[in-house]
Amino acid sequence: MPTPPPDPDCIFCRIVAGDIPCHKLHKDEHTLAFLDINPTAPGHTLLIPKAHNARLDEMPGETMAKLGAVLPRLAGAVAGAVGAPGYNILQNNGAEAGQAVFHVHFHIIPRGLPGSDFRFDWPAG
Ligand code: D5M
Repeated sequence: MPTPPPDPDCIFCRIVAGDIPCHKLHKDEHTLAFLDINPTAPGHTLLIPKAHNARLDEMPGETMAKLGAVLPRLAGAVAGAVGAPGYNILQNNGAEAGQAVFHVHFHIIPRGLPGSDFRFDWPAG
């Protein structure tokens, strides 16, 4: 399957291109991870594929494999870096599900930090 072209209107494609700065935590040929600009907890991180796909069900499985190769270690490293005993992995698809940026991304949200601001509960909604 051909790699989808970047979307010039997509903020995450512009971060991948280096047009918009980010606080980068991880980069490889296919994926990028950076701190969320509007964190729910200290260390709140986003892991994205470099290729543009608006939502998970439109993304090739091969891209998911690249993300999956990174996510476990990255999640552990993020939680460890902020001293969080737990974390959530969150992935929204569709405005109805809370998706605001239409480029696939996985939230890594450290949990259990004393005094940190939990602005969502689980289950969501
Ligand atoms: O989450 C989209 C997330 O993307 C939301 O938590 C803010 C974050 N965001 C938006 N713009 C930026 C930039 N420029 N840098 C870092 N993080 C950003 P969703 O699941 O779509 O609701």
